[in-house]
Amino acid sequence: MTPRLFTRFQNSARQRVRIVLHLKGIDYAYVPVLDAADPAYHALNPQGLMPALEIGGRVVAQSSAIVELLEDLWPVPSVLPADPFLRAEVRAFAQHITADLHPVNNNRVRRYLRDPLGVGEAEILGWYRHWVAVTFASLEAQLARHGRDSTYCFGDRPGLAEACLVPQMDNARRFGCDLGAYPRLLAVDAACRGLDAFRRAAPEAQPDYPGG
Ligand SMILES: N[C@@H](CCC(=O)N[C@@H](CS)C(=O)NCC(=O)O)C(=O)O
Repeated sequence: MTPRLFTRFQNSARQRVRIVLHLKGIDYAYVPVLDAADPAYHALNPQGLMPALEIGGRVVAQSSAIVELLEDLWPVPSVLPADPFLRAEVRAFAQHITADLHPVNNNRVRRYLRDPLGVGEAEILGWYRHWVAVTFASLEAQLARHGRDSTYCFGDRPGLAEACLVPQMDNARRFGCDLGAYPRLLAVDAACRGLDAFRRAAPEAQPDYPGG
């Protein structure tokens, strides 16, 4: 059964699921959702956020839950290491981004800061960059503490950690964040960008990318 991914070209939660699909070599149908407020989409996913994945008529929302489902249904190749402590470390790295950073910086939060709270554009940008800096400093330290000089975050194969990191690096660049203090994150990001799975998951490779 071919999974159907309800998505749009940009935004990190969607991109991280596409990366995992490509890392696992899973064939999927790309269903662009032009308007997340569309009642037809809400009927599928009442939260109205993307992505959502449908397999055999069953719909799952939330990128982390989708990744877990893909891992259960297509365990090989895994996007997690075999060692339980290392798996936990990878999940902790990913959750810095998915559970702590993304929820405070995403579009709907910035929109609410703007209206009704009346926060100005410069302050909102400062807010965004602040939470990126706090998170990236901690992720950089986590990689330094891990200590091994591996190509990717926790070893010689990319997986969940990189699927969360690379889209976040894209966002940070779009928002003009200074990334100079994070050499390890930059090196992992550069290594991933050379890989087919990451290239195929990138916003500019999607069928709904403007001018694509
Ligand atoms: N925690 C959710 C966050 C999903 C989310 O915030 N999606 C945003 C884009 S990254 C969205 O669909 N916003 C509505 C829109 O763009 O119209 C997940 O990981 O899936």
